[in-house]
Order: sequence, then C-alpha cells, then structure tokens
Amino acid sequence: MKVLLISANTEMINMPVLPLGMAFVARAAEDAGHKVSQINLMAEPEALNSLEEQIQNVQPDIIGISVRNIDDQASSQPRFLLDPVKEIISACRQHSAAKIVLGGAGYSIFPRHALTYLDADMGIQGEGEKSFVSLLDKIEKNE
Ligand code: B12
Repeated sequence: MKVLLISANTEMINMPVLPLGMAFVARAAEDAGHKVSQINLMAEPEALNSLEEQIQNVQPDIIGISVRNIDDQASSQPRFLLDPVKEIISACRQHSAAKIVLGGAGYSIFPRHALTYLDADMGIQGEGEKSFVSLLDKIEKNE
C-alpha cells in the first residue's frame, strides 16, 4: 500500500526534536513491502502549504499522523497543542479520501479522546512497528 506519514510536531520547546518514532514505523512498513513517504513538519513547515501537491504525488491509501505533544506541560499557562494537528487532518481530508491513522507518544496518553477530538479514523496506542504493519495488512485484505 502507499502510505504517507506526517509528523505533526512543529514545537521548538526545549529543542527541536526528530520524529524518531515515526521513522521506526516507516522502516517497519517499508520492510513489510509498503511504499512509504514521510513529511517532518518541523524540518519542512512549508510542506503544509503544499500538502495538496504532496498528496497528489504520493496518492496515499493510508495517512499516518504522529502526534507527539498534547500540551507543553507548563503549569502556569499551559498551551494545548492538538489544534494544529486538527488543521493538518482537515487539510488531509480536503485532498484525500485515505483513512487517517494516529499514533505517537502524546496520542498514546489519551487515545480515545484524541481520536474523537481530532476526528481521525483509527489510532494505535503505544509502539507502532508491529501494530501499524498488521493494520496495513488487514486494511489491504479488507478485513
Ligand atoms: C525523550 C523525551 C524528550 C526529550 C527529547 C530529546 C530528543 N532529542 O528527542 C526532551 C527532554 C527534549 C523532551 C522535551 C519535551 N517533551 Co518529551 N518526552 C520524551 C520521552 C521520554 C521519550 C520520547 C521518545 O523519543 N521516544 C522514543 C520514540 C522512538 O518513541 P515514540 O516517539 O513514542 O514513537 C513510537 C510510538 O509512539 C509510535 N508512533 C510514533 N509515531 C507514530 C505514527 C503512527 C502513524 C503510528 C501508528 C505510531 C506512531 O510508534 C513509535 C515506535 O514504537 C517521552 C515520554 C515517553 N516515554 O514516550 C516524553 C514526551 C513525549 N514529552 C512530552 C512533552 C510534553 C515534552 C515537552 C513539551 C516538555 C517541555 N515543556 O519541555 C517538550 C517538547 C519538545 C518538542 N520540541 O516537541 C510528553 C508529551 C505528551 C504531552 N503531555 O503532551 C511525553 C509523552 C512525556 C509525558 N508523559 O508527558 N522530551
């Protein structure tokens, strides 16, 4: 299957972090024979403006979104960080009929609430290497 993985995190809090978890999931899906493209919005924020073009190029069957942060854990004036993810998801919906699967460290803390709030189709709580590949396999077989 053609898979587009997007790391939604653009926060520079503390330091810019690499989407290692998404890379692990990407490699596992590639090893299982899927064609995987990745977008790291931290490194290429302009990719969001050209999302339509990227989606046209990849023609994904599945879009996976890595959700790292729910909030910034600042106790005095906490910032809620899911709204930018919501925008990414609605942009994906605008340009693609692919099912949207969530995952990531933040998502895994509140999977049910995050799934509903973000209006995605599915999500994987915890490590994604095996479960995402197994999900792709089942979707491919229409199971
Ligand atoms: C290390 C770490 C840091 C380091 C990062 C260092 C670095 N160079 O990367 C430092 C100290 C800098 C840091 C900072 C922050 N962190 Co931090 N951090 C962590 C920690 C301990 C591990 C993250 C990690 O690298 N995991 C290893 C990778 C390989 O795993 P992963 O990303 O989870 O990916 C796996 C799965 O999630 C899943 N997956 C990932 N993507 C996808 C996508 C799909 C489609 C699917 C299906 C699956 C999937 O599969 C992956 C492979 O198994 C987590 C807690 C935890 N145990 O997860 C907190 C955590 C992610 N951090 C958190 C927070 C809040 C922050 C800060 C905002 C704190 C702050 N105020 O400074 C900043 C934000 C930084 C930023 N710029 O975004 C929270 C996020 C949740 C929340 N409350 O919002 C966590 C979960 C801690 C917690 N329990 O609250 N952090």
